[in-house]
Amino acid sequence: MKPPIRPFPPSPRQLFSAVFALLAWALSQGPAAAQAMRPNIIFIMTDDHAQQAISSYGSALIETPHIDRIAREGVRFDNSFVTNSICAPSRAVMLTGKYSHQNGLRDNRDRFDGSQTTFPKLLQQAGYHTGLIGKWHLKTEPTGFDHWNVLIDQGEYYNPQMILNGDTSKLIGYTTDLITDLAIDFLEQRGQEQPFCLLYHHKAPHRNWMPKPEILARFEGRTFPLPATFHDDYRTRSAAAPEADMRVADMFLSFDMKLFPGDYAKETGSGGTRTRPFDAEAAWLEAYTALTPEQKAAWDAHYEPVRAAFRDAQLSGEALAEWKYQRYIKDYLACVASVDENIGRLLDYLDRAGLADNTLVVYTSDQGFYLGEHGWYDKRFMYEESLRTPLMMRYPRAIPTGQASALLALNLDLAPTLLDFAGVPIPAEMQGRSLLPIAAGQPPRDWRQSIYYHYYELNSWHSVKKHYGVRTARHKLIHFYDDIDAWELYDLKKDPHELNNVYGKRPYRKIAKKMHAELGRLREAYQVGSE
Ligand code: SGN
Ligand code: CA
Repeated sequence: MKPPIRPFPPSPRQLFSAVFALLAWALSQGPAAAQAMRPNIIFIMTDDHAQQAISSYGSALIETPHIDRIAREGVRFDNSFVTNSICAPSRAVMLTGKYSHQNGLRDNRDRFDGSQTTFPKLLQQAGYHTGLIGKWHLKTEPTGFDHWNVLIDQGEYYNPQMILNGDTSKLIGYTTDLITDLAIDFLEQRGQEQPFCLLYHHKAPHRNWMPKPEILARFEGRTFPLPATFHDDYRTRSAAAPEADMRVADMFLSFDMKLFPGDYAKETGSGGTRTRPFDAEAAWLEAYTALTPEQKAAWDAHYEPVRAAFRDAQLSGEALAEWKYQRYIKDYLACVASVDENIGRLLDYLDRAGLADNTLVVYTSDQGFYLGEHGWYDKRFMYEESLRTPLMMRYPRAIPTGQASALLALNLDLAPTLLDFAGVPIPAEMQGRSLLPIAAGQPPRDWRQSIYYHYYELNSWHSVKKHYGVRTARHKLIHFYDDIDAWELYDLKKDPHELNNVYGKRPYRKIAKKMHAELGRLREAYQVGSE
């Protein structure tokens, strides 16, 4: 007998929860059928992939047809945010469903406590076959996985070292392709009797943006318009924005721009390392030297004319900053293009293997990223480009096609959401909330109206000050603290680029008061204490 699911998209009146109907049907068939109905899960995550570089989110920069397909055949969250915009902390939040101050991993220097409850562990205990492939970056060994094959720390773009259940080996090839090969191997080798949950986590498009040989030139010949805020002078803002060390203008000529000593008289950029030692030329030479002769030949063929033109142009000041932007965005987008192609490969595999219908596919990134907005690259700030992260889900059995939700979603919701789809009880200590009803087309009436954010990594890469804050659909209040004590308030409707800090301005007094109250309420509800 077929499960009683109507063809999608349903009319609004038919929007009773498909999931409940499915569950009721499965239970009526006995426990074995209920077991069989549990979806497989593929949780795809990239590193530093901004919404601005996904066509489904309206990107003017790139077409990402395969990522878009997930949204088109399911749901896209248009207001999806992280609670702490940096890699390891965001990953820890997703695994535990708890804020950084509760899971103990506040910044990239902390180690993840793998003894705590995570969604992969709970799925494993509930009978799922669990796998993790690609970037991990949590310093301690993965726990809760039957199979894990991870990059070491940030990993390499080419010929990466990978740890397979404890043993290290070096693979030859382009990491985005290799991670997909390994993910497909995992799917091919799965047993038939258990549902699976696979964390398929890319390194790309993380710095230093090294594209695959075949598509090094994909965006060559195009001149990308500068973002409207590229020349931001940070007027009206606190000292936090001007003191951050993440300007495209300050990118390294070597490590970021892939030039060699000799192409320039001296390194011009701080590259985000004003407060920490980093030898950019050595790092770039190491990455280049690790290429195979064939890979090197492709890089040389592509980059030699670029280097020659740079030597001739003798750029400085704004012209140099704009040249850096063009190089940066082209390499970044080419890395995204490989991710998109590989996701297409994975989705095709699901089709061929007959797995598309009973597999929940989630796409997200560990945070957003600046693609030149405010003159920046990197993330960390509670401003929109890095606070936002892509989030979309496809599961034909329960998620109607072609939906977009404007409700406020968080990376904190990932763990409860995946457990909910799997029918596994959500532990009370998890602070996120399941997005399943929203995905199924039945948004709860009491959904959250505001989100809480907290970033902790001072005196490290990029010199971004510690801050916490609250965002509602329209306003954002931020407190920068530790070696500074400054508040910022934005009216996102009137000022979507966050150029005009209205904190302390008379017309916004009432709003400021309300936002302070909301911030206090959230901090109490999430048991932040005095941090
Ligand atoms: C590296 C990068 C930084 C980046 C952090 C955190 N430097 O240290 O620019 O902010 O990672 O990134 S680089 O050596 O790659 O240039 S995260 O994705 O781990 O949060
Ligand atoms: Ca990241």
